[in-house]
Amino acid sequence: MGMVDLSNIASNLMSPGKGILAADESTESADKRLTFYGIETGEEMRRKFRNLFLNTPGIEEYLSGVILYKETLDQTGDDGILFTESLKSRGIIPGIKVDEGLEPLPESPKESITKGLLGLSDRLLLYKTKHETGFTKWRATITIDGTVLPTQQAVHENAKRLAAYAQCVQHAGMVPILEPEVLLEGKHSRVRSREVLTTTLKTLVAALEDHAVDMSAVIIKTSMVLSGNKSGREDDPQEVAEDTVAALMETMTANVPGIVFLSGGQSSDQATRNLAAITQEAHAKNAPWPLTFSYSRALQDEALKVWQGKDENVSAAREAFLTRLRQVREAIA
Ligand code: 5MM
Repeated sequence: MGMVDLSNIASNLMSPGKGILAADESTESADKRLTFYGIETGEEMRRKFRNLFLNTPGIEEYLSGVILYKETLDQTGDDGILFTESLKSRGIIPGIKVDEGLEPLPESPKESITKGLLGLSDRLLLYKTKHETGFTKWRATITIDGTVLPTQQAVHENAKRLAAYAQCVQHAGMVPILEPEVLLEGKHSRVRSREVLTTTLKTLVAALEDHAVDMSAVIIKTSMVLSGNKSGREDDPQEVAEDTVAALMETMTANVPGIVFLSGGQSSDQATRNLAAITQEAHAKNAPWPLTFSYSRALQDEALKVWQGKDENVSAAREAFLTRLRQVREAIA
C-alpha cells in the first residue's frame, strides 16, 4: 500500500464532524471498568459491552473510526455479525491497539515504558490481512511529579518506541495513531503540564524524524494541558485551550494530517467543554491540522451508568451514548 492510500485513511479518520471511539480496553481494563459500574465481568459480558456501543444504530454519523482490542476482532454482535464487518458496512474504519501494555521503567520504576515491539510485524500482518484494520494505536504514559518526573530517559525511551512502532505500521500499510499520554494524576500546575507536554511532543517529533516516519501519515493522540487532578484546581476551558494549542503549535509539523484528543479521566462534560474551547482557539490561531476527539471514558461513562449490564437498559444506554456523541460533535463544529 502506497503512502497515498495511507493519507486517504488518515483523511477519512479526520472527516469533518466525526471522531474516533477508543474501545480498546484490554481484558483487564475492560473488566475493571465493568466492575466499577457494578457489572459482572468475563468474556460474554465484555462482548455485550462492545455490542452496546458498536451496534448502536446511527453512530456512523459521529464516528469515523473505532479503536478495538484484539479480543473484539473475533467477536460478533447480537446480530451474529463480526463487529469489524458491521463497522465497515457502516463506513466506520476498524483500528487495533497493538501495544502490549505498560511496565515499570527499570531505572525509574515510578514511570512506565510501553511493551509490544517484539513480534509486532507479524501481528500487524494478521490484523491487516485477516481483519482488514486500517489503523493502529500505541499508548505511552508520561508521569508528572513536581520537577522530578518525568525523567529525560522515560520521555526519550517512550518516544523512541513510538517512532519504531510508527515506522513498522506504515510499512505494513496502516496509519499509526501515536498516543503519548501525559497523565492527569498529581498535584502539578497547568504550567508544568504544558511544559511536560511540549517536551514530550518535541522529543516524539525528533524521534519520528530519526526513524524516517512519514509525518503526513500519522495521527497524534494527545492529552490536553490540564492542572493535575490533586492540584485542587479545575481549569477554565479557555486556559486549557490556550495552553494546549500553544503546545501543539510549538511542536507539531504542519503536515500532520490530524490531532485527536484523549479524555484522560476528565468528566464527560469537562472533556466536551475543553474540546469546544480548543476547537475555537485552534481556529483563532489558524492551526494547520484538523482536530477531533478520540475518547474512551468520556464517551462511554454515561451509557455504562445507565446500562448496568442489563438487556432491558440497552436502548436507554444507547440513547445516552448518542446524546454524548451529539455534544462532542457540537464541540468540534
Ligand atoms: C480505553 O483505555 C485505553 C487503555 O487501555 P489499556 O490500559 O487496557 O491498554 C486507552 O488507550 C484509551 O484509548 C486512551 O487513553 C483514551 O481513553 P480516555 O479514557 O483517556 O479517553
